[in-house]
Amino acid sequence: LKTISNSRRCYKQWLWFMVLFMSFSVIYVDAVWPMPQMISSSMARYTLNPREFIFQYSSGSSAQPGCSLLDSAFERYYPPRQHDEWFRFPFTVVVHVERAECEGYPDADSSESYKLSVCSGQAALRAETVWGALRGLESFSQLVYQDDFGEYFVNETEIEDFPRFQFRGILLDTSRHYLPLHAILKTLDAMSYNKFNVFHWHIVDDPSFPYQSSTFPDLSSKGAFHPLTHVYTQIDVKRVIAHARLRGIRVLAEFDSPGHTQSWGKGQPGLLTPCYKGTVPSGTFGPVNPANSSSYQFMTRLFKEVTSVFPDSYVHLGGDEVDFTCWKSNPDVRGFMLKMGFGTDYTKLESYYMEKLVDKKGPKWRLVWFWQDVFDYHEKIPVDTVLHIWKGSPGQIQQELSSITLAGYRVILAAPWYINHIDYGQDWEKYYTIQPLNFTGTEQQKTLVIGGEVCMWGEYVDATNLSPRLWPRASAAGERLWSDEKMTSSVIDAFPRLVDFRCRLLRRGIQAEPLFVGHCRHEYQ
Ligand code: CP6
Repeated sequence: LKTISNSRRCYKQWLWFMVLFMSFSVIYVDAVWPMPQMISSSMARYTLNPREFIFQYSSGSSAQPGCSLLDSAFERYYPPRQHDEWFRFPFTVVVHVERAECEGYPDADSSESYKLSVCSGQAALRAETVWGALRGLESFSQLVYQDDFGEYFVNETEIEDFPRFQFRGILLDTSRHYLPLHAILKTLDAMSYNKFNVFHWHIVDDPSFPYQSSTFPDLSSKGAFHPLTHVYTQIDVKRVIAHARLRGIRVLAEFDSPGHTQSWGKGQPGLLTPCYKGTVPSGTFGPVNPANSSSYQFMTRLFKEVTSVFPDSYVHLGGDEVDFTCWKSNPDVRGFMLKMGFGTDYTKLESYYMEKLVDKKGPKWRLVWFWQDVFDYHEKIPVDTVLHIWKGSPGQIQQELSSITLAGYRVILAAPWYINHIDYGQDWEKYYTIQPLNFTGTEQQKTLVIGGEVCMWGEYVDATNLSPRLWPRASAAGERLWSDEKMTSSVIDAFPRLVDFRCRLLRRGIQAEPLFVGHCRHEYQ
């Protein structure tokens, strides 16, 4: 025992020397990704002993122990305790929240700002809301680093932070390939590390209908790839929503129609338009049949369920890429066009369908999102609608931003961040250098660009390649959407920070692909 304590003391002295030496040789300033709006740190650094580390609510905080949301965040952010500690360095993170909404859901107007001040033995985290506190805890966790002896440190740091854009989303497509629940939950974890706050769940589409509806169980029993193993049950959906909530992430459900609905037809006969070859039905089906009132009755019932299952105040109604060929071939649809006085303009028919869908608002109907196609067809869409820009060359995107915001609608920019497309080389730079507000328009128009979204369409993506294709490339968009544009204008400055952040993602169990030649200090893979 004596030998051990002696060797400990020697080790201790030697270590002190190393600590002193290293504190002058290593500067960890740019540790946080995405870059906070204001950060300054000094070379003064404090040791964190995981056994002596605690999170605490400040006495004046409106959130107190029992606030399940922050209590569980504290659990996640405790440093790992497996290390054998030699010293005792107490460290406390004191959290102060102005307005506790511990049981609520994050929404479009939730504040995510926070202030973090790290000094000797203590860090003070202040936020208006629990959502801001979550963002601050994430930043704090990224300030903590380990030296070669496994010791944890944090430097004296001041941060004042808030997001540049209120909506920072990731779209996952669970129809082209079924994504098992663990892949979705893991993505939500990684999203919170990157401060993304919306999970856009493109849950159903042409190839499969994995959402298990309680009102229309046949939709998934007939329309999913497999009725039992490739479905999201009501319990699965609740787990996703709960997991997201605990990380300050909204779940925006999309049930895309009238196009992209082939799989719906299997469990709901009569919903889709029968296509004709000459005067006889060809046996194939097109978009939802807009000429049948039963289509609207079905949609009303489905969305009644959807808006009660998903707590967010928005649902996404899709409305993209409607192919008119089948509608044109069908005599009933043509008759309906005549009756309605639409002539041969099928965009009028699509408008009619979309308006009926929005019109059918039951008591629980809330705000809606569409893909940009719906605006392009000049429909009478409510002004509180949000439009998603998904297509066009850079010039066309700027044009679309100008015209949609001029008409007074809010927009989300998705087009530049089609992350399912891959290039050889460092394509993260392309995602990093997007300037969402670079279009002709007034200041007022620019405020209508409420954010952006990284889309991971699923034709070539399933659970085997989802994570490395998303991370760290989506992180580039994450910083663009959170951070100040001027502070993050250089890809040269961003590169080493993103390399470090990618190693952090690996340490946290996220299979993030490498940016270029190199290695991580801790090769956990
Ligand atoms: N699925 C749905 C898709 C796409 C859209 N909607 C899509 C189209 C073109 C590209 C990427 C995705 N796969 N339902 C358009 C919003 Cl390049």
